[in-house]
Amino acid sequence: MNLEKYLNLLDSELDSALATHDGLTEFYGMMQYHMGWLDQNLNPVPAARGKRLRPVLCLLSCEAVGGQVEQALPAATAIELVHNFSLIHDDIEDNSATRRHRATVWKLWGANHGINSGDAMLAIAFFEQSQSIKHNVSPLRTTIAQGIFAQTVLRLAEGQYLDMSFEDRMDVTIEQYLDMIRNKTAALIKCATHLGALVGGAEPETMQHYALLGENLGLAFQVIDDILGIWGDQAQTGKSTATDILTRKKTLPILYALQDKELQKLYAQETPDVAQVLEILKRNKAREFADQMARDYSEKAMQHLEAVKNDTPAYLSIRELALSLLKRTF
Ligand code: GRG
Repeated sequence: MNLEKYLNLLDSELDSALATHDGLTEFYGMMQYHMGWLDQNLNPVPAARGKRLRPVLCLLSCEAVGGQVEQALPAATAIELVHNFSLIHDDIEDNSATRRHRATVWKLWGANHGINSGDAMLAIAFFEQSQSIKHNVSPLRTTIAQGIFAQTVLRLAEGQYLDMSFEDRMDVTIEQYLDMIRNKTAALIKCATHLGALVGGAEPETMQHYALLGENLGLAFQVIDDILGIWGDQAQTGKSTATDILTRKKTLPILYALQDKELQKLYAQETPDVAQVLEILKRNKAREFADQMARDYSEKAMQHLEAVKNDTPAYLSIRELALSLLKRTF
């Protein structure tokens, strides 16, 4: 699968969306730094970009329903900008010093500049999204897309609220956790495939399959991330092994095993003993539970993809991309 064409289109659109305005070199520089284009002295560096999973899915979904890739470029760019805005803010809220193996924006320029540059990126995202109309997308579809996009950003904020509110609770249910990741992670991936199909001219039933493909892919993606956060190796995750345990994150395997009184006791401590936590997870078959859940969501995603089967190269690339994401574990 060669995604170069899509990545190049996205790079050039993101580049113009975040272009420096006169007299504001440092302000736009912070955003460009976060995107991986500049170093901390604001000198150009070989791009250290993210995976671009969401915008690539958006472009491919548009083409797979018979649209032109350019029609989805504003939506795809807007989605990647929202994703990056949320990472800038998330790093502040989580007090994280590194992202994509580099210092975070707030760590270099302080939280106030981090908040402000994140906010600017969000505003630019909304502007970008409104530009669909210039790319041969009808006013009706552009307006519907705008509504879906705004609702998605709201879902993200809700998911982040839920995630943070879980930190001080020991009684979070699996259902509440799934609602949280549906908002925090799956909503934006759902938005990507949904908007791609919408601006590409899909009929409602097809569009719904694309939306649900993205949502289930997003749910599987987050559950797999939770598994890797405990059992993944450093080379694969970029985080040191068992970080999620040391920081007492309430991820799916942990929540599942928190019915065990011993784990509750360990998680009441500032820094739980990793070996003991791993032993309790093993005893409760927490890995098997999370693996099964990831498998269930993956299967659902693939069923929705199967329902809109066609022989376009874009469709086949979505299939390949989805499978490669889901293969990160089991
Ligand atoms: C929306 C108003 C408003 C506030 C923001 C901060 C926040 C609320 C939400 C944070 C949401 C968040 C950080 C979700 C995690 C999503 C996730 C799985 C990120 C990692 O995605 P990758 O692996 O990242 O695609 P790359 O680095 O490849 O781009």
